[in-house]
Amino acid sequence: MTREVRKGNCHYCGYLCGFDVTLEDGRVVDLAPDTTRYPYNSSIAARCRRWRMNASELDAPYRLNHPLRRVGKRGSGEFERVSWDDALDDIAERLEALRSRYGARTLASAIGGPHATFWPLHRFLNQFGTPNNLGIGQICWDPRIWMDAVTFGWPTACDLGDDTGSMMLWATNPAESDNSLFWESIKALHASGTPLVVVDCRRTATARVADIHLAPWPGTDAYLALALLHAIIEEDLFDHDFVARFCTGFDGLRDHVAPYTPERAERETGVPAADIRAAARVFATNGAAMLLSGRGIDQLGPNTEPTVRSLALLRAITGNVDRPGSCLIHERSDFRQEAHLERPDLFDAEARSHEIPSALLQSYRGYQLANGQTERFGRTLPERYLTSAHPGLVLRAMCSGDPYPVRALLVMGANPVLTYANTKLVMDALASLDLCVVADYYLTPTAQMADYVLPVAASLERPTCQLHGGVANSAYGGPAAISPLHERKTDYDILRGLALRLGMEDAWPATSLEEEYDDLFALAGLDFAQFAEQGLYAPQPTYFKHEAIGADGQPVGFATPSGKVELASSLLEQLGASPYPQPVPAAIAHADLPQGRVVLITGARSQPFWASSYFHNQDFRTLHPHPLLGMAPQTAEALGLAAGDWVRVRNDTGAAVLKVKLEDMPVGVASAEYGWWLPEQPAGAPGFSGALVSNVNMLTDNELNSCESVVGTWTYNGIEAFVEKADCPGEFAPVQENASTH
Ligand SMILES: Nc1nc2c(c(=O)[nH]1)N[C@H]1C(S)=C(S)[C@@H](COP(=O)(O)OP(=O)(O)OC[C@H]3O[C@@H](n4cnc5c(=O)[nH]c(N)nc54)[C@H](O)[C@@H]3O)O[C@H]1N2
Ligand SMILES: Nc1nc2c(c(=O)[nH]1)N[C@H]1C(S)=C(S)[C@@H](COP(=O)(O)OP(=O)(O)OC[C@H]3O[C@@H](n4cnc5c(=O)[nH]c(N)nc54)[C@H](O)[C@@H]3O)O[C@H]1N2
Ligand code: SF4
Ligand SMILES: [Mo]
Repeated sequence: MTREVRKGNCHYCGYLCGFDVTLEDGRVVDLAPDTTRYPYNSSIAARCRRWRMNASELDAPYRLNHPLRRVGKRGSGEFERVSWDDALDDIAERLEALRSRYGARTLASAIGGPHATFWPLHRFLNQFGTPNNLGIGQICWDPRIWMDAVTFGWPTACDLGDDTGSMMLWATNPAESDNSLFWESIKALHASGTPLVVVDCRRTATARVADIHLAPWPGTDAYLALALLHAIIEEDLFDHDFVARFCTGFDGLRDHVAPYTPERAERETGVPAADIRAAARVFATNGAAMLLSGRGIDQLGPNTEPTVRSLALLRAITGNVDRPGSCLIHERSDFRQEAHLERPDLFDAEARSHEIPSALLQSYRGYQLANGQTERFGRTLPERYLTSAHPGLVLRAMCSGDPYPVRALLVMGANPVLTYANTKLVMDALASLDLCVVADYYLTPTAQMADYVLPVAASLERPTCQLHGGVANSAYGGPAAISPLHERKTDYDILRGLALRLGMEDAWPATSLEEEYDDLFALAGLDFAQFAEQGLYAPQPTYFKHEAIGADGQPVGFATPSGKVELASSLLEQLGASPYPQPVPAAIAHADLPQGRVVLITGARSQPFWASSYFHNQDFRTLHPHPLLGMAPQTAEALGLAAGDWVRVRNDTGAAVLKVKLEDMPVGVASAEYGWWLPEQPAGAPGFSGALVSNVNMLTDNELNSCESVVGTWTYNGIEAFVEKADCPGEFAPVQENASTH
């Protein structure tokens, strides 16, 4: 028997923790957190419920091991095992036939959250020639990247450390969504006296730690952010020197925020004006201030852009830009940028002309305008994420053929039936396709609608390298501990296999992901094995880079058209949008909720699940057996409900059945979990493993008219819904009823 210990990495959340993996005769027999590699921290290992899944999921009975081809009707859930050659030959042949009939734009892709390596897919799409990559960018990440880019010329990252004088967390709950170092650091800094302000509709575990918790009515955050700007300017707490030297548009901003008083914000948001002023003082008078925002405001439809942009302005007027302990503007990366790995040079003007227009900035034109500036600093914005197509339009094009036929879909690292808006639309679109290919670890409800389901190599079975879309000069990851088990392949190998069959080999000279990574790090003087040994490439950043003196004897400033931080955005103005943030009144104000109606926020993160993932894990299901709908006790009382009651939540789009949990949040708001499906239930029609029972995206929509016009953001938070008592769904009957409302 041979016994050896190898390095490998976890993929069950974004931290990609390192492991020492013990193998006997090549089989994994044990694993332990690697204490030598980033991001090891004893508290992570102690608190994380998922890390043992690296061993238990490797050969779990529900993992996909072989390519599958549909045999029954689409959506019947019946598949047969086929060889990789049969699967990839047939997919390539059908793609080629569809391309010659309808053009390359007939192929769409769908991706999800930050768990997979998406640049190989983007390279494939660029080369194939289609603009129709769908994702979740418009409601996760893109609003922040875009608003930072138009304001500062580049995305910012929070810089937490000894220099941090105050912290503000806005619509993010790292106590549940971030199992790791960031939240530990927040708590440690807070314990040592650094004040913390939390803005969240709910009194979350994060909010409970805060010194000041502001709880706005959903969707009204822009009024709150503008009131903070108002208070800071009115009380003369802004950074005069930074504003004078490095910002444009301050006088206009002062006029713009004049009517947005804390008193007006109190009327719109329900947050007391005195609390808003107190939060403004904490933020503006304690030295470097770190401000991080999250998903809560990335998913507010028309109010996302004005809110996220107002937060960029808050950083700007207080001089919290590239200052230690506040936020960092990354340098260009020393290694090859993700945008280059995607090979945008292969995506020609003709192919680009097939973009289905959806938003002003999230478009090729918006990208070109913004990236033209950043290129002056040698940095390239991630193109495919920032130009991703609008799911509301492309899914409808699949159903209707308008504006042109979209007949094929490649799903990679996503489960749109659970996570995209408007589940019925997603199901109709999937049902209408000529070719649907899903690459996943499991036979998800989305995979149940596919023609081919391709088994993907996961944790420990593949090398890992997180590049953050190329916006940071840092990377982390590690090597594969073992080769893929059974017949699983990496996403990279699947795409390369298809590319070779489609005569596209010229863009795929490397033969493996490791080789690509060798090439990636060559610029930084490393190969992948050297990188993997450390698990982290993160040179010490430099700060105040805008102050460096350029060839013309002036400070180099920022990568915006004016070279300054643009309080009035010339890019937004050029695109026909407002240069200053313009809030939109919340669709449903807190004053006018009739009996039975609530304002729904969705998807608040909780451990141990992640989006639609890990519902196979029986320990997790025992811990958290039912999909929950949180609401304040007064709301429950007004609706005639008690904790533990099953309810149907419905609106004109659809309905979901959830179980009432009492939580601290404004009266009239309800918070629905998302992602729920029941893998133990039968696959295929009609139930799709329980994916249509408690799926809150049955109630959401992304119809373009209801979306915000700059980034194209749709609404997951602040949706009208009615709540009525319901029976426990049959799907949940076998699960023991126990103390389940945690
Ligand atoms: N109502 C509502 N909807 C939401 C949200 C919300 O808050 N409310 N949140 C939105 C947000 S922010 C996000 S990011 C999305 C998340 O949406 P998704 O990313 O669609 O959700 P996941 O459950 O993470 O699904 C990922 C799927 O990819 C598979 N997978 C994981 N890693 C890989 C890989 O490396 N390769 C391949 N091929 N497959 C892999 C997993 O097994 C899983 O089935 O949901 C969005 N939808
Ligand atoms: N356990 C777990 N962790 C995850 C994920 C997961 O599914 N499960 N998903 C990952 C992904 S894809 C993402 S994008 C990140 C997201 O990470 P976060 O951004 O931290 O997401 P949440 O923890 O849901 O925190 C968002 C908060 O916004 C609040 N909120 C909702 N609407 C509003 C509003 O209108 N105004 C204000 N002020 N607050 C509002 C909610 O109450 C919630 O507490 O988490 C990642 N981590
Ligand atoms: S789930 Fe996240 S925190 Fe836990 S071990 Fe894996 S990467 Fe680390
Ligand atoms: Mo996300």
